Amino acid sequence: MKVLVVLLIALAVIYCKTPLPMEKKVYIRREHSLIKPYSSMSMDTPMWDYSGSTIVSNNEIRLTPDHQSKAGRVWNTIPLMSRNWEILMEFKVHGQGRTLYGDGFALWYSHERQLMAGPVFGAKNGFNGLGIFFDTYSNHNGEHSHGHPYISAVVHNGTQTYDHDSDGTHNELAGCQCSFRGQKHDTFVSIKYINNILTVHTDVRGKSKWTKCFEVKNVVLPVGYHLGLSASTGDLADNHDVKMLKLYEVDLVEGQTYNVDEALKLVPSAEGEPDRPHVHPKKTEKGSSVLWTIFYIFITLVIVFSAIGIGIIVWQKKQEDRRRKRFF
Ligand SMILES: *[C@@H]1O[C@H](CO)[C@@H](O)[C@H](O)[C@H]1NC(C)=O
Ligand SMILES: [Ca+2]
Repeated sequence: MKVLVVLLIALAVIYCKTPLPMEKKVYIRREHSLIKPYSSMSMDTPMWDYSGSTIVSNNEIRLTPDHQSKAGRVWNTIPLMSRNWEILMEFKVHGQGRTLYGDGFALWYSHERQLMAGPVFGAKNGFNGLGIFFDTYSNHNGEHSHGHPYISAVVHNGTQTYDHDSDGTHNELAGCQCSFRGQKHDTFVSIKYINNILTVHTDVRGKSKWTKCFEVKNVVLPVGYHLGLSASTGDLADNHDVKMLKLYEVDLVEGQTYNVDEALKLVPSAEGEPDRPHVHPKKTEKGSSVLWTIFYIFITLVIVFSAIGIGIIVWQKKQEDRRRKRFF
């Protein structure tokens, strides 16, 4: 019996100590996040600067209203020093237009805080860093055209210019079509930058399920850049609302090193295989974490039932022994 108890305790310890394979150590960084309520935050803390048409209300940051020729921006004042990170953002792009709307918004990790108006979703061209573009309007009918709305990633080192007239398809690193606009339910995006791998997932169908948009390897980004958001409207318009942005610092992965001085000097580049063709079949990511959870529940049940079974056998043996003792 004692052996069994020791075995069970040992199993319990192993079970508790074994992290889920999908699990990473993450820490929220509030100084890089946008969390409700906003009006008090914007007054109390100087962590985000606003410009252009941006209006901050209790529940959202409206980068542009549903009016023509607007552009708004929000930029984090504190440089991001995390080597690995994940952004979880809730947003809403909506408006009066049923078939005509635009132009979209962008999430930035850039060297400069681009608070001046510019042509790339309301921000400057020739930027240094990463741009994730949520494009709702197609102004291009060429051979590279793709469906809209469309999410894409661009990494620039300050020398290239983004060609918005061709929807940036010549610059893009990777992209996917995604119907994030005009949804009744909440729409989310997750952007991970871990060990130089950039991964974008979306959850826009109201089913609390992540769908992989794209993954690009060998994306080099320095630390010390600034997070930002921008949006613009043109002849066509939409409300571009950000409801929440949470930045999580993620632990270094095995074998990854982080030297601050070196990481500060890196030049943004993405030499990795561009994830082409431009239009990707939508792939639903297998819920591997769900599988692991089921696996763990199964193992737990096996252990519990074995323990009960063994307990019953031991108890019966004891009863039998006792009866025998009485008998003799
Ligand atoms: C910036 O990018 C351009 C185009 O990809 C490249 O030719 C250039 O060498 C890069 N500059 C630096 C400093 O890496
Ligand atoms: Ca466009």
